[in-house]
Amino acid sequence: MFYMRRALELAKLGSGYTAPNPMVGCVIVHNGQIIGEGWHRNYGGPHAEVNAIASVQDISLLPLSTVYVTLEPCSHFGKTPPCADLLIKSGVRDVVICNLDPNPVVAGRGVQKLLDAGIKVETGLLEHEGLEVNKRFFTSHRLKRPYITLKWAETADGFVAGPACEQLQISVALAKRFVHKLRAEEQAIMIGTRTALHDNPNLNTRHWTGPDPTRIVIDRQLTLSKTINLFNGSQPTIVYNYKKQEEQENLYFAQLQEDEPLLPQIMADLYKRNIISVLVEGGTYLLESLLKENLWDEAFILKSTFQTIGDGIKAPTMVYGTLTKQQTLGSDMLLHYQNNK
Ligand code: AOF
Ligand code: ZN
Repeated sequence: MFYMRRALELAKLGSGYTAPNPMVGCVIVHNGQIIGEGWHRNYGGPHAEVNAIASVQDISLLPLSTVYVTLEPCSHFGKTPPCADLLIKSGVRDVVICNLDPNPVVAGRGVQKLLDAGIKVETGLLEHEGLEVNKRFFTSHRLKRPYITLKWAETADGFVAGPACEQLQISVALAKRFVHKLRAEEQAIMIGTRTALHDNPNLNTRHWTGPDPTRIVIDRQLTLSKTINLFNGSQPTIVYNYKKQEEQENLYFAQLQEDEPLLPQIMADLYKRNIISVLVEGGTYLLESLLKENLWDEAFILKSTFQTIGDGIKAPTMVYGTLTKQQTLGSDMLLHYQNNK
């Protein structure tokens, strides 16, 4: 258990950099001692097993070693050759796996290859923890849509903006850092037209160290000006609309069908674009629609403990959610909900 726990810790070091691939960690143990460690560091780079084997100094120990890996070793030629073949060639005796790989190009074939080569294979060690680490990867394979996280900030009396959509300075500096950390962990951030217009956000991670996600905005009639912050810089941006399908460098216009439900179309398109997770930051209408249509997985709400405005745009109403965590963040409360449907 200890070694798999360590492998999961290693896997998480890839957070934010591996998507749409999963985070994977690998530990090689000989005679009760760790002789090699590695993790999948970034999308397109070597898999965890390759890095772990490369870190072993005395490879003559491998035939008497056990490999702990958090995901079933792959069996396909992708950006790298199959990890199952590498493990077989290295001569290891035992392989312990946390989760099976739902990717149809692997899905059990990795384990089968190892078994066929006479390696002893154990699966399901710390399975639950592994499913949590790669919740984005597993959810996108299972539901054919990205893992959806909602986030909003509200006043103590439940408003997200003033009566004329004025943005409120609800969140303290600490909360800002927290939001940018959330952004760095997701592959994309989505907002609606009115939020793009009224808040003019950059949707980057300047208050946290991490990659900048793909920006997504819904602009059905293409009314947003090209000069807003959302179209700045080099972050890829997807504009969902009813007017045109077009690609310009890092800017993608994706056309939707007017006579079909909007949000399921967007989620299906994101899945096709290999986006496995999205953070939705507003506005209220978009958040509320996702809540009502049960198109979400978890939600973070920053609630001021003292600010009240008495009138304005009401915060979304939580549906199908179970409060799973509650903590203070400066003068805000951070509420965490999980979808219970
Ligand atoms: C592993 N070890 O560390 C990872 C695996 O495009 P590729 O070649 O990088 O392949 C990506 C797929 O490989 C990914 O969707 C998942 O099924 C598996 N990821 N497998 O054995 C790893 N990251
Ligand atoms: Zn692999």
